[in-house]
Amino acid sequence: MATEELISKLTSLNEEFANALIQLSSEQEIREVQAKYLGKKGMVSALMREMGKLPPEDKRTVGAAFNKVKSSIAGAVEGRLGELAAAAEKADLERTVDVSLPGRVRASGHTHIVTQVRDESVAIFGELGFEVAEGPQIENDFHNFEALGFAKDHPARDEQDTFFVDDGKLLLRTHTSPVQIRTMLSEAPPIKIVAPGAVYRRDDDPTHSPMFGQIEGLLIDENVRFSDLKGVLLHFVKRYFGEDLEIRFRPSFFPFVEPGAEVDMQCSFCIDTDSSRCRVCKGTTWVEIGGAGMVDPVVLEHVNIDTEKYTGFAFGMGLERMAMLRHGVNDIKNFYEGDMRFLTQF
Ligand code: FA5
Repeated sequence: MATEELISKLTSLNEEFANALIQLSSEQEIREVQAKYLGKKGMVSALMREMGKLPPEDKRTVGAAFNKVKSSIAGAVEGRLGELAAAAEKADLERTVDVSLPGRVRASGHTHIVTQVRDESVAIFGELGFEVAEGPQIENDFHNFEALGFAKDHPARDEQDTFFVDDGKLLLRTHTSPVQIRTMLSEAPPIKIVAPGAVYRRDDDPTHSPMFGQIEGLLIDENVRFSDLKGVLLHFVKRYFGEDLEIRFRPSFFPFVEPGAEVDMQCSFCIDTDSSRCRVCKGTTWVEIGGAGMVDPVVLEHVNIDTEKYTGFAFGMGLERMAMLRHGVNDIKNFYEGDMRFLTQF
């Protein structure tokens, strides 16, 4: 056989093999056909034997052509086997999984509504430059009462009805105001902080819970006035509850501020409607959100701040109270009963 004829036969064999391969759909068939072409008694091997008869100068070219065909056949076999394996896997999956079914949606968790109130409040005060300060929930008498001006027999200590621990040596903080003391003892003015966190009291009714959250604010600097306090709280209420709401201050007593006030905001629920039957403000059109005032110079003296140079204001608001007002919740227990039908609304 002449060299050209041999190469041409070889090329045809390769094409023939490729055509045959497409028709095959099992590994066994493929291996059989592969042996028919490449095996010792196969068609390619038979052609190879012809090579011995060729002129020596052609042997190198023809040898290279054989190698090319052999590796082309081997590659095509591997490719086809891969295709068949993928198709089998897909068919297998389709047998066991109905891919036309809609996917299962996993319920995604989210932060608790009171945490949301805390984070949003912190962000709003953050815009005004207040930084977050923290203190322990288990406090001592000094930080929770004494340094804040509650005398040993002060009636306010009873009012707050404290949970004591460790035989009365420690207590669960009854408000976030001890963080004021801790901050003023560790930092020099100017001070501008908010302190959110859990506090505890022996309270239990639809608007009072034994554990609840407060956010405290404290600003100490030169020339701080009551109007600054009013401006900050008004800004907060408008940002958090709504632009059209006003606040008012009612004179009140807290041992650590002078003057002191209770802060009310206009009831966001009945502002545009008949207030007389409003379940949130009980027809009064105002709701209390916290206490506030100018830091009493006696407190500043307890923490060695120069009262000639510095003045300051402080405020403390209830986080659940804020959530109740914003969302029209009328029983504080809803926040802590863990009923997902309630909690997932927020
Ligand atoms: C205080 O706790 C003062 N420390 C606030 C303060 C800070 C005044 C700085 C002046 C300067 P009061 O006891 O009023 O104040 O509580 C503040 C707010 O906490 C209340 O307006 C109310 O929103 C909330 N609150 C009080 N008791 C409870 C309770 N048991 N459950 C839920 N919220 C409560």
